[in-house]
Amino acid sequence: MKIPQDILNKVEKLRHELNENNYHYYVLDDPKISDAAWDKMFQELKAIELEYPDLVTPDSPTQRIGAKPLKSFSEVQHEIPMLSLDNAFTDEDVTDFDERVRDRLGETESVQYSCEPKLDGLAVSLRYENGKFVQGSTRGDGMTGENITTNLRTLQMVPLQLRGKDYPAVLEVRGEVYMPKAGFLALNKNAEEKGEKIFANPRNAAAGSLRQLDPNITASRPLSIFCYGVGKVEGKKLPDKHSEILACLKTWGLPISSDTTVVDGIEKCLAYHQKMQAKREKLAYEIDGVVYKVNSIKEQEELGFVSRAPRWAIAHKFPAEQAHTVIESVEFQVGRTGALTPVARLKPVSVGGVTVSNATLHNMDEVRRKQIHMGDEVIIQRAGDVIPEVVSVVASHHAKKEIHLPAHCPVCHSTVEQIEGEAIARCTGGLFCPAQRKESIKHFASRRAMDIEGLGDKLVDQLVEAKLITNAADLFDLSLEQLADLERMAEKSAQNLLDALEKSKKTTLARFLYSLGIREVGEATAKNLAKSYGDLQPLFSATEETLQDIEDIGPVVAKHIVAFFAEEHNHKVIDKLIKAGIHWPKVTVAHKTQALTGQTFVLTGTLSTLTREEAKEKLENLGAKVAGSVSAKTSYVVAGVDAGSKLKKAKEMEVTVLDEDEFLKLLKTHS
Ligand code: 9MJ
Repeated sequence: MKIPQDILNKVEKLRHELNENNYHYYVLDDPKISDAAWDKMFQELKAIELEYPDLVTPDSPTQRIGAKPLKSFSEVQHEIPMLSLDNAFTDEDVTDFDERVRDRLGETESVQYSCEPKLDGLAVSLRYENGKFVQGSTRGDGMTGENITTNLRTLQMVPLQLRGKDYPAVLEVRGEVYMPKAGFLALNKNAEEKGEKIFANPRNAAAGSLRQLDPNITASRPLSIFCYGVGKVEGKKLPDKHSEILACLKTWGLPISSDTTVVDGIEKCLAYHQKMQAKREKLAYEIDGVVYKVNSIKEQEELGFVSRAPRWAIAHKFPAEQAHTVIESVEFQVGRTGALTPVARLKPVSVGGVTVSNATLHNMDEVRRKQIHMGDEVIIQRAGDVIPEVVSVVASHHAKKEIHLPAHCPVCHSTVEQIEGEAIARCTGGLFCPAQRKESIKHFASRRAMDIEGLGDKLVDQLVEAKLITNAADLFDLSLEQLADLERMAEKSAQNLLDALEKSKKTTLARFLYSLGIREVGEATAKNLAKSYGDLQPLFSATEETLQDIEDIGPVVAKHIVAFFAEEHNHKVIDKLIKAGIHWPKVTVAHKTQALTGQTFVLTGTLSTLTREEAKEKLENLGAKVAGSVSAKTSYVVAGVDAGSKLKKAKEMEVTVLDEDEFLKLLKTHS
């Protein structure tokens, strides 16, 4: 059917108007029309598209909602890693940071910083190709995230098409999705009225809303986004200042915080921190601090990053928020390793807008040190995402009651023991204790371990209580009928869980080792173990001595690892898990000494065939260290075009200087 020209014109005009008004509303914070007028145009566009379905394009404003629920999220590899930020808690931490920056840059004068509010939400990456929004993802572990494109499309302030014409062919924008305070309160009020689960804080609400398989649920949640940086950029050179890149993003239609500013020197950063702290309550969204970023991109590149955090930025956190309340009773929770944690049940109190009714007392040493009793009036504090804690006693009442460590586990009634010199008391029930079983299965299923989607804490409790499972391996024997028979479990969710279990079987050795819940073996240690041993079998016979050759493994951790693999029961569970089909790609064992181990390189100037990051990665893969400034420890300085003060210093100190050709030859010889 031929579509009349006036209809084509009308559709184009409506789409343009809707997008421009969104831009004025969300990005410029300067609405031009009323919500009702916007809705009217939207309905008009929808009606035309209904009549002429051929006119519907993916970037039409009508196409944000209505997408079908997904079965699972696919993975997205971040070509440029999504970094997290190091934290500073005191002014001194911040001045130390500035000193490190100036040292590395060889700069004695003040550095220019971009200051930004630190939003407490979920970091995401938005990818635009030729101006069109093609992919949105979560940070995940920084290298691999989840594809949440359909969910991010539902946010009205995420442009489906960038404005103007001068955007790069490929543009990845990094930002934080958050839930404004008002939206969070309304969402929880509504959930409470319906008897549904309420969210502990806006951060959890934002994360929970984005990680929904059904985009229509995400669409119903009051989410918003601020952009604070870029990832991969192709086809255009962006300005050489961070603040100017943010200004570009704004002209292309992306929302930037209006509280972002540029200052010279760290003193002014501290003043910004104070100003934002005073403004915090009035902001429409929660912030847990501010971020300082070296504004020059060239300097950022020179500084580089360590593990997952850039050396050119730091988050300066606000102090924790506190409130007064009363301890009504104390209960003991049993963790994965049997540790008993005293938890205070409080008279509910609002702390920074969040209702708190439980707070941790950590352990009995802390209870004694702070002289805490039941019935006491106490100060509690909540800092960001961590569990609220009791800080101190304000007043003790006559009715006060001592808190005693129970002699028997409150869950399985096994004896509780406390090893001399250790603060932590433990239930001796081991995996006989349902609490320990539940917690170890929850850990096994958690996101950073086997990442079994849909297997939440409540469901694990249910499965253990119904005696359907006693350990992690039993999960893989569950049938559709068994799951569908559980309370609050429909057949569809049961099938989704079976699919998620199947998907989780493809994992990595590091994740698998972490998921076993060996005491003191966190993610980093699990990665080091995987890298050093390459497979599971060799670990079974590892000794305490050989284990201690590995980075970060000391005598205590080594003992726990050996003890874990000495346990017959653990081998049975591992065998069953492998038989169930859990597998991982082969790990190439890291060689202890590599070609350039012990050598320190300094890179300066621009190389024509490699970026500085690529050169650094190649060197590090050969075991070399890459430093920011020339010192007595420097083995080589690699000088590209426009090498400056570092080259001069290298010559003064008689350090060997390599030009690009010599450097490439050296890499080739050792690769
Ligand atoms: C937040 N969360 O507001 C960054 N962030 O920059 C801001 N996070 C960041 N910047 C580099 N404003 C990594 C993370």
